Amino acid sequence: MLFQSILASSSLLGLALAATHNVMVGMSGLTFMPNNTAAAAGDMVTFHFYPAKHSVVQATFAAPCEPSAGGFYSGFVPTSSGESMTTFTIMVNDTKPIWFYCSQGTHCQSGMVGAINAATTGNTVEGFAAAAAKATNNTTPQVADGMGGTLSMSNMTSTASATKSMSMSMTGTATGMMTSMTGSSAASPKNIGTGLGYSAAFAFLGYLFV
Ligand SMILES: [Cu+2]
Repeated sequence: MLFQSILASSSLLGLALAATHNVMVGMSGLTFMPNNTAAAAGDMVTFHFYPAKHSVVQATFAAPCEPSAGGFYSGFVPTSSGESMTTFTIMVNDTKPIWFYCSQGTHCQSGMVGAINAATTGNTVEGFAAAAAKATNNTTPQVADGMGGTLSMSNMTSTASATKSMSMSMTGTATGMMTSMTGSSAASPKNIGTGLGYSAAFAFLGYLFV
């Protein structure tokens, strides 16, 4: 219980400092909007789903409509009109490009692909879309819905899903914090000290609230 409280407090800190970017899935035809998002390590990206039924699957640049090993997957999120209350959020662990697509029908080949931190030259999101258009298959991964991220149902209370999403986001945050600390250590030793100080302070708060 004590350990969980410390983790929960630390993860609140992570969320408070990180920016959240929104990506609209199928809001305007078979697209992700924006189709490329600039995000910092530790930032969150939340996908919002529109009709009729789409998914977000992580891919590699080399294989646009195929799931990447260990990549994230939202599951299919159906909605008959307007935005679904279900969102899917992933944490960005570093600034390497992240590629994704929709695995519904031939949406991937039709241009329903996107990226986080894609370059503006070389491996661009346009290049990714061009490669996707030529893909023979569009593959839905055989993994659990919400893999590699957090599915949330806004305005809904569900003990089961709340517990599930808490454990998932703690795992994600822990990895992200490790990554961002490693990143800061090279650039600025001062930041790492501050970061550790905050973590320690919040861990202590976690202790107080047990
Ligand atoms: Cu789609």
